[in-house]
Amino acid sequence: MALLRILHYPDPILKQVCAPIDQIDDGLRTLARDMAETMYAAPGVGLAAPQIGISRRLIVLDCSSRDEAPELLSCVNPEIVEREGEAYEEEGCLSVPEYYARVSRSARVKVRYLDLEGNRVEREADGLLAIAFQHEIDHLDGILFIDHLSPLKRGLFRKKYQKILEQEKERL
Ligand code: K1U
Ligand code: ZN
Repeated sequence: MALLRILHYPDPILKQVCAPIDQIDDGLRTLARDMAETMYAAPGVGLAAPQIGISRRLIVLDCSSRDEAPELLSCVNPEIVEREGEAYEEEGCLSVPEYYARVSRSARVKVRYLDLEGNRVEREADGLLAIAFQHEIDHLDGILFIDHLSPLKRGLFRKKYQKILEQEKERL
């Protein structure tokens, strides 16, 4: 198992549209396991392959609460096939450290993907899992949660993030 380095905005890999995965093999299963370990260590509730520098359509998520058993989902080529309702909740991103903002999303989604055995899965989600699916699938299309901000909030973000990056450089 390995902890992987998480890329930070404005790394150009985060803006790429990821390629579909055409082969599910042991290499992919190892990558998904390493991504899950990296997500749990961060800690986060999701992670997409481009965040660790791999431009392929793979995400992992676990939105179970502390008092529930862990429920790790590893999703190959995930797509949202139905959406319903509206949600406006605060989000963060492991690739945009120390910045949080409310983002407009669908409240419920139906997602189709392949699991790590190549089985076709269709799953409905609401609450945090619905938001996490949208956040992670956006990553596969080169979209970050800050891309959903209004022009005014985007301007405020740029100023604040500049300072965050400068502080990060000083720490290195
Ligand atoms: O993709 C990422 O950057 C991970 C991100 C995903 C996310 C999904 C939905 C809402 C917000 C963020 C995170 O996991 S940020 C960390 C986080 O939200 C969290 C961390 C520990 C416990 C609970 C939440
Ligand atoms: Zn993110």
